[in-house]
Amino acid sequence: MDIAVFLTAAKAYPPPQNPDGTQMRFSYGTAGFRTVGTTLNSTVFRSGALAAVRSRVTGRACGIVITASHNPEFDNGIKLVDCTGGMLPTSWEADAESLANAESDDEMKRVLEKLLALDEPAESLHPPPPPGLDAGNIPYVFLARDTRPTGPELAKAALAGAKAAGATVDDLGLNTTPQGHFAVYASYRGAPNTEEAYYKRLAQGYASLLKEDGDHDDSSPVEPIFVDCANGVGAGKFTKLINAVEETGVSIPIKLHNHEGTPGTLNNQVGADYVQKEQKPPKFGGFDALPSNAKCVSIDGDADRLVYFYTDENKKTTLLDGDKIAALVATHVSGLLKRCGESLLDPVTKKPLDVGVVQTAYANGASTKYIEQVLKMKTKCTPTGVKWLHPAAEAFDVGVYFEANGHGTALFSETAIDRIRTVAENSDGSLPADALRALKSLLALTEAINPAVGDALSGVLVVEAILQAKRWGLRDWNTMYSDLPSKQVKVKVQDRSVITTTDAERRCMTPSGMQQAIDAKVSEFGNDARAFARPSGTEDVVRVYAEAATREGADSLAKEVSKVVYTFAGGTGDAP
Ligand code: G16
Repeated sequence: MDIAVFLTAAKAYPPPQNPDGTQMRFSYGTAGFRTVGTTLNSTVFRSGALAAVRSRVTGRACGIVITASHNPEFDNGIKLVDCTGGMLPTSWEADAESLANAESDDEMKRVLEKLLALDEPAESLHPPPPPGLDAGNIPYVFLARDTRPTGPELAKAALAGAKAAGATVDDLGLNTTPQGHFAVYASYRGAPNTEEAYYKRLAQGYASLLKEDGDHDDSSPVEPIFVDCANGVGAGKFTKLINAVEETGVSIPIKLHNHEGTPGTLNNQVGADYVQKEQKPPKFGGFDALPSNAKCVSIDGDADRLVYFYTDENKKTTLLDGDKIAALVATHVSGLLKRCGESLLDPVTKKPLDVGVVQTAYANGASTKYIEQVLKMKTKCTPTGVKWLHPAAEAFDVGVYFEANGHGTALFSETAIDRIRTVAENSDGSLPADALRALKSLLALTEAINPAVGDALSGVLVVEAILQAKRWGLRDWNTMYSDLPSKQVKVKVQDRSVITTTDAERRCMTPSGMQQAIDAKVSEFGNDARAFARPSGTEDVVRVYAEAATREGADSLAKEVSKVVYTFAGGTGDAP
């Protein structure tokens, strides 16, 4: 890389200044940089270069998605995709931040030289790319953006940064975050990486799932699925997916709401984040006029999360969040594995595949209990953020991960896929027909689900196929377990970095005395009560979560803990 060329190009992207004349600082949060879109030009330019450097160091293509996902329309951000299709390794975050905040050419040069000197192979958990695979022009960067007004300008800046660092840029244009990840994932494996190839793969996986799990010729679901697209990038992509599904000869009765051409703005009282946090239907899109108990789904602005919900005759809305999706997928996977009998035992050690579910502190206590006690599966709790859940799920042969907010997927290790495929292909009639169908169904699931990151679109296909296999409606699904009432609130503080946490964010270490005060409040709400506070990594707020045996208990506990946070962490504005 010619650093001098990069530094010259960077002159066109000076960092913005604060009102006091100091340089504005940007922090790398839960999913990359995220703040008011109009301030991000320099950060995006420099992140474009960082993606190119990461590509150069790993010898494989990397990616960038310009999105602020669930945030309001005026925000924007950058998600950086590592060469294997996952998130940028956390070990690079500090350098990404140093590059974004460098105040001189020398500082930028120092960071770039440090990174370029690394000789870092792709993450060790992933197999190397197929032998002989031509990596193409390295450095190579895939670039996608969502529908925000600041998107085109920022995408130009990212492209300029990557090019100034010597990269070839593959501009995917308006696209979802999961498609950005999949393009990189597929490129790493030498597989077709276009949007068309991706939706074809999902559609074929879905059709095979219906075929293997159904017991009649046309197992396509018929109950309409009303999807709130949050006025984001997902709507147009759903249309492509539906077409790809129809080309396989099956159908999926999706009706799209809150998309381009309908009133409303991005994520504004619509979308997965709103529905999950408020536990009510989207305000726009006509959801109040749907028939009672209609099957509804909300996705977010970049289509990487989904939640289901229905509103009954009494206008009570029931949310089926990421925890319920995890329980559904885990139940299905565990059922299929049981049907495979001993065929999937390790040929040498005779051990079964190691299966687990990864959650965060936000997972409803009832869901964790269900997975551990009813499904008898292992669970693991990580801090918030796909960047933590995804690698934890990769440590299992089959790892299902979902955040309560609807981010997640199911990962099958290469060993697991190889074993399933080998057994299915070499059964010679020796396997019971039902075991063979279960094996084929597992293989179909690996195709219908995004293997690189959670995808709301593939999430809908997988949920629908499982519900269809079980002949379940949303009410049946909901009875898997009863959620403990929970409440999430945001507290504004002067500087949220004063709060530091431990134990997968379930306990605060600072400010001093705050955790003891939270514990004292929790102890007043009975045995089932639980609460925690953590600084958000995507919004300038502190998030408070509380659950308790009753709705009133959860609401009051959330309020009490918010007051504690406000007092100890320098609350601003009106006290809770
Ligand atoms: C991002 C991350 C998620 C995380 C969410 C909220 O989602 O990808 O893993 O759960 O932020 O994070 P926080 O609580 O730190 O604000 P998205 O959909 O906004 O990209």
